[in-house]
Amino acid sequence: MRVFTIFLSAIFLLLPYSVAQNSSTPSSSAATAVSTAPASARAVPMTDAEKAEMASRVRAEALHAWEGYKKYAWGHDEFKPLSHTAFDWYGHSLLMTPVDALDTLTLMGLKPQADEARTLIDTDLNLDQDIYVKDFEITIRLLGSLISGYELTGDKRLLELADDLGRRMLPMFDSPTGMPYEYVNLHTGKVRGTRSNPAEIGSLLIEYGMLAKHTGKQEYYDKPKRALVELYKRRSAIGLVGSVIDVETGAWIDKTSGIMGGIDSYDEYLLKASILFGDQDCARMWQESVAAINKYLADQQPNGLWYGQADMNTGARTTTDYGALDAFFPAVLALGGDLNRAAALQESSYRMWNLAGIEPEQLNYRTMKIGAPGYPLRPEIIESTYYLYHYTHDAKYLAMGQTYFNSLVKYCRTDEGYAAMADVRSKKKADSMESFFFAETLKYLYLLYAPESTLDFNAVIFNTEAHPMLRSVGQK
Ligand code: DMJ
Repeated sequence: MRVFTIFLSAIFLLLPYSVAQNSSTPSSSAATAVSTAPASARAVPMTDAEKAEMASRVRAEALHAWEGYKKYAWGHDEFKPLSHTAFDWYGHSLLMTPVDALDTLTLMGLKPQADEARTLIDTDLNLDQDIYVKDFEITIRLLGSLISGYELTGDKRLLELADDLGRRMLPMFDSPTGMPYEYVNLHTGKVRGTRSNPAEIGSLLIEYGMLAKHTGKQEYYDKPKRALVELYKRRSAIGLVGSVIDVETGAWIDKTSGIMGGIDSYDEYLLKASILFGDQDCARMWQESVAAINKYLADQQPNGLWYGQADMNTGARTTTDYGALDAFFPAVLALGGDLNRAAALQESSYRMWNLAGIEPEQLNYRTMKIGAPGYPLRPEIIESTYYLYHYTHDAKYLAMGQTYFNSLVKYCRTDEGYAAMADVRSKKKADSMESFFFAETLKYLYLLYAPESTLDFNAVIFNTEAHPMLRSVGQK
């Protein structure tokens, strides 16, 4: 009875979503680049027809990439777009790409593709495998997508799979501190990896918390919440966390603080969990954390606002690096109500993108020298653009989106998919198309131009892999 009630509520709650009006399959023929984007601040407003045209172009590119996956990697985790081969992260497929792509295909109105992905997941996703998987990646990509897929489609099999996955993953929290080990074996429940980081420890509550709400199993909420609190308790006297911590002893191994990869989504989840679940502990932890971040990590330079690295105990600046992953932060600042800093930082991210025509993994913002030149098709800069456009309706963000789209088509598109870049300076490609290209990069780009009714921004919270979670369920 309870399951039935939950199912009915889920169907009712689907109302905030409306799948893209035009559900016909767009042409997958070679994309033409849209007109050259103006500088960010000088954008001309786009008409609804122009926005619809952009949304349709993005959808066509999603279909192009999906067809490549289908042709060469069906049933595997990922498609390698240069060698036209398949890749499985752990030697056995966990269907990373179809699972991660499911809600994007659904929101884009690519119904045949969404249906074939869902059928594959329903019938072939086998979680009973003797493999050690990374908690963080499996949680944000698989668990997050199974839950959002259930909320979008009402397919109960997706919730059953999410519950099965959650149960297999729970032993990860059985450390002396309650902070999760880095890896857990899906078959035996054995754990591995005592060195972890704030992002991997602190970015689990949204997914397991939602699983708790959908299943009524409270431990799914309590264990990741305890992990988050235990991590927060180990912040320094000035309110910063470091980059690497031992989950058994609770001792910091690397005391470098920042908003970069390895820390990023810890801060993001403090804010998002406070909104999604109305969790006041998370709200307090977020307020204190963001104050410390703005005090010690923000760095106003002659060329704009950036966020760099500092020692977690003294607050002394250590390095001045910013990169593709850091570009998530304007979205978080905007969601937290700080539109001024969000907009200023977004201008810096856009400057970074334009330095080589596509963003690098890492840039020294003081010298403007590229430190790590790869681009693995990351979404964060587009995610922030989408949030800022939602809050401001400033057409410059639509123009920024056109720049990203043009660069992606020009430099990353291949005959049968999209490829990462090994080096944004030489534009040499790499043989990889990560599942987050579907889950995040294409989804945020599409939502930037699609009618707002496609997904009611205010009815959801996106997990860090862009899987939307219904706020109405989170607050039950
Ligand atoms: C995604 O898997 C998630 O966004 C995560 O938080 C970090 N980065 C990748 C995409 O860049």
